[in-house]
This record gives sequence, structure tokens and C-alpha cells, in this order.
Amino acid sequence: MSAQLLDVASVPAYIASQPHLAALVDASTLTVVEVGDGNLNLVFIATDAGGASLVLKQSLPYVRMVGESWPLSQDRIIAEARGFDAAVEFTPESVPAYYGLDEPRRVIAMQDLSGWTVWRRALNEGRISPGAAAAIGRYVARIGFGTSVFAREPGHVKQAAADAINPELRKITEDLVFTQPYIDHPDNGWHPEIEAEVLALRDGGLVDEVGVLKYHFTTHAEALIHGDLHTGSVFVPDGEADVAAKVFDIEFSFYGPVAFDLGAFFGNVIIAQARAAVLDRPAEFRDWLDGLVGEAWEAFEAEFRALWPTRTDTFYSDTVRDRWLRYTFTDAIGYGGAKAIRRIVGLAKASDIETLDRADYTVAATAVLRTARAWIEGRETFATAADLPRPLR
Ligand code: SR1
Ligand code: MG
Repeated sequence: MSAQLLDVASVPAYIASQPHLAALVDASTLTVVEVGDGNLNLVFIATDAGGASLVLKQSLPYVRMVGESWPLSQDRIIAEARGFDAAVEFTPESVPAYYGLDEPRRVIAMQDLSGWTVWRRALNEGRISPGAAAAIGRYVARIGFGTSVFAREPGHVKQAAADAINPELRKITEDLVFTQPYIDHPDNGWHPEIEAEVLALRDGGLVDEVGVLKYHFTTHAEALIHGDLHTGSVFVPDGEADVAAKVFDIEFSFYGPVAFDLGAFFGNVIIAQARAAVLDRPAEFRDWLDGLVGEAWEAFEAEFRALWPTRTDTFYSDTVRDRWLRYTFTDAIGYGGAKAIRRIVGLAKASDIETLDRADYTVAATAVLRTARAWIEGRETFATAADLPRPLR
């Protein structure tokens, strides 16, 4: 049975009924707006007369972007709470302040990040966010190490992986990222100008490579990953802040390959680069974009190496560390390519490309598909981020 859904009228009474939330805002003077612009959930900002505010997020019993014809368990909010718990344990400054889960109502509460902007929007506007990519790299390293067998007792990890199984949302990713872009599917769509580019993705060679990546995604239960770490799942500050990026929307979390979180970000860098190129953004912005994959990877690797001496099982030698880092880089590049392709071809596209005029869309989308393919097919040959092909450079 579904949990009772909130609306703007019922949020004040809901907050008043939750003492830990009523301590944060004056529930008697709240103004509430529903701001959910993602694909899945309800999101409310509640602000009191004194300006204190908080955010409530409630999972709907269906996929918001499609409607009630696509039912989806509200249990995904429990996966999100699990992701917040891990972030609070290993890298608390990397997420909005977390005020907890109301499991029966399928609601979580968190800090209202006014003064911050969703990174995809900032990128679309051509804004430079210094250090944000490095902050993402550190976030992935800390949780990827902290929840893995490198840091935790193996029996604990097995139980944690079972608890975090999240099958419905993993299936969405398996279908939307790895399968549907390469087959005829009613949820796919593109403008006719790129039809030949899209159909060219279906040749056996690329599909085989994506199949290998899909298998790794499905079977590599390494650590509790975010599961959907694109630039729409990150806030960047509008001014000075304690950290250069904060991560949110953790409902796709499960025990999976750490490389997938890095790849999700990398793939969205391709998309941002293509947009910046066709809009002829200033060289300073485009050069900064070109450095983001390297910035994220180098921060990730440095953090992982710094944590390595704290591992609980020293049977894992430094050679194991180095080989783990190498295949994580390789797979992250592959996942990045797959994540970029799905945002052009499949359900749930990226505003970076979709808001371009048709001529720019055609150039940018074509460049994304060709670059992404080169990443997937060449992923084992790239030694560093500097070797990666870039769109329209
Ligand atoms: C049906 S859910 C569509 C997409 O939204 C989320 O952001 C994930 O990327 C998912 O694939
Ligand atoms: Mg999301």
C-alpha cells in the first residue's frame, strides 16, 4: 500500500507532527512550494516567517515524468536514506545537512540549499565552479572506500549489499543506460537529423562493449554507490561555501561498481563540452570544462591512495590497489560513454542538448555520440584523462 502523499497544504501539519523538524522551522508560519523538477519524486521547500527553511522529499508510487502508468515502489526513499547515512559517516560536508527518514511516510528531510544551484543549470549558463569536480572525486572515493571490503569486515559488507539491493531502480539503469539506446524501443527519441548517427550505434562491436559494461554494472558489488551521479544530482555554490559541491538525489544507491559514479559524471562532462562548443562559450569556460574529468579523477585517486593505509585487510597489497585503480579508470570511461549516449537517445534526456536550437542540437548531439563511442571502444587504451577524445575540439 502507498504511503499517504504530501501536498503543499498538508506539509505544515506534517512538519508540526515531527518534533525534530518542528525544531528547525516555525511550523505555524510556513510557506510551502513544490519544486520537484526531477523525473521521479515530490520535493517541497518549507520556509517560515523568519526565513528558516527545510526540504522534504517524498517518493511517489510511480515515475513522475511518465505518470501512474509506470508504477514504482516508494521504497526508493529508503535507498536514498541509506546513501545519506553513508555520506554523513564518510563525507558529511558533501551532502546537504540530513534531517532523517520517516519510513512509514516515505519522506526524507534535508537542508534547503538556497544560495546553491544545480550544477547542470550552472553549466548550461556557462558558469565556472572551481573545485566542484575534485569535490565529486573525493565524495566517490570516501564512500567507495568506506563502504567496501577495504574498510569494512567482509561479512558486514555482504549484509550491507543485501540490504541495499534496490532492484527496481537498478533495472531502470540497466534498461535506460545499457539496453534501450541500442534497440528499437518506444521510449527512445531523437530529431531526424541524427537518425543515421543513432542507428550506427547498433553495430555489433559497440553493442558487445556496452554489454560488457552492463555485466560489470550488474555484478560488481564493490561499495555503496550513488547510482545516478550526473550533473543534475550535484549542487554548486553561488558564492563562498564550505565545500565546492554537494551531492543529492541518492535514491539509485546500491552495492555496485565505484567506476559507475565517476562515469556518470564524466559522461555529463562530454554533454556540457558539446553544448559549450556549439554556443561558442569563452575559451576560459571551455578550457575549464576540458579539465573536469582529470580534476575529478585525480582527486578521486589521491583520496583513495590516502585512505589505502587504513584498509582493514592488508592481504590487499599495493599492487591490488594499483590494479583496482586502473580498471576503475577504464570502466569509468566506458560508463561515461554509455551515460552520454543514453541522454541523447533514450528516455530522460539532458537539458544541455535539448534546449539548443535544431542546428546546434544536430552538431552537439552528433559530437556527443561520436565522442562517447570513442570513449567506450578505446577505454583500455587511454592512460590518463588527457588522452580522452573531446567533442568539437
Ligand atoms: C524513469 S527514471 C529516468 C531517469 O531519471 C533518473 O535521473 C535516472 O537517471 C533515470 O535513468
Ligand atoms: Mg535523480
